[in-house]
Amino acid sequence: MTAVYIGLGSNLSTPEQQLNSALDALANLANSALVKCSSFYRSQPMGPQDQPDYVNAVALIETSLSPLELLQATQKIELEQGRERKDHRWGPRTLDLDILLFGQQLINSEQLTVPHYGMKEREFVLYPLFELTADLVLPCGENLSKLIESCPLNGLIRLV
Ligand code: 5RU
Ligand code: CA
Ligand code: CA
Repeated sequence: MTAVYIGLGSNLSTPEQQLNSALDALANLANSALVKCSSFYRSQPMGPQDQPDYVNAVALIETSLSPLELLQATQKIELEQGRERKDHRWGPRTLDLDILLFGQQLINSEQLTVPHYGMKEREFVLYPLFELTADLVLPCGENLSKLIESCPLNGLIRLV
C-alpha cells in the first residue's frame, strides 16, 4: 500500500457538496482506503481571476492501485461529477482531483506528473496538507513546514 495525497477543488455547483461527494467516491475506491481529509478551505482563484472562489481540501488515501490506475479512477470521478472539458485551461470546474504525492515516487510521464506541478507554491494545497501531516517531507527533500513559511495565505480561510 502506498500513501497518496489527493488535492480536491471545486468552484461550481455547490462546491462543498462536490467535495463531499468526491470524498465518498474516494472512500469507495477499489483496493484503497480513505485515511483522512483536511478541513475545507475557501480560497481565491489563482490563474484566471474572473471565476468564483474555490473550496479546496486535501485527502490522504492508502492504495495498492498503480499511479495510472488511480489517475483513471480520479478522472472518472471528475466526469461523474459533471466535469466539462473547456477550450480555455484553468476555468471554473465542478470538481478537480489532483494526485499531489504518490508515496515518495517521482513520475514524469505523458499522462501524469508527480509531485503535482505547482503544489509547492499553492496555499490551497500546502495549508491543508500541513493540517494532515505537519512533518511531511517531499520527495525532493524539502520540508512542508519550510514551504509554508514562504507561502502567504492569500485570503485562504478554513471553513468550520
Ligand atoms: C495558475 C495558477 C493556474 C495556479 C492554476 C484552483 C493554479 C485555482 C484551485 C484556487 C486553479 C490552475 N485557484 N486555480 N483553487 N485551480 N484557489 O483549486 F492553480 S486553475
Ligand atoms: Ca488543480
Ligand atoms: Ca487537475
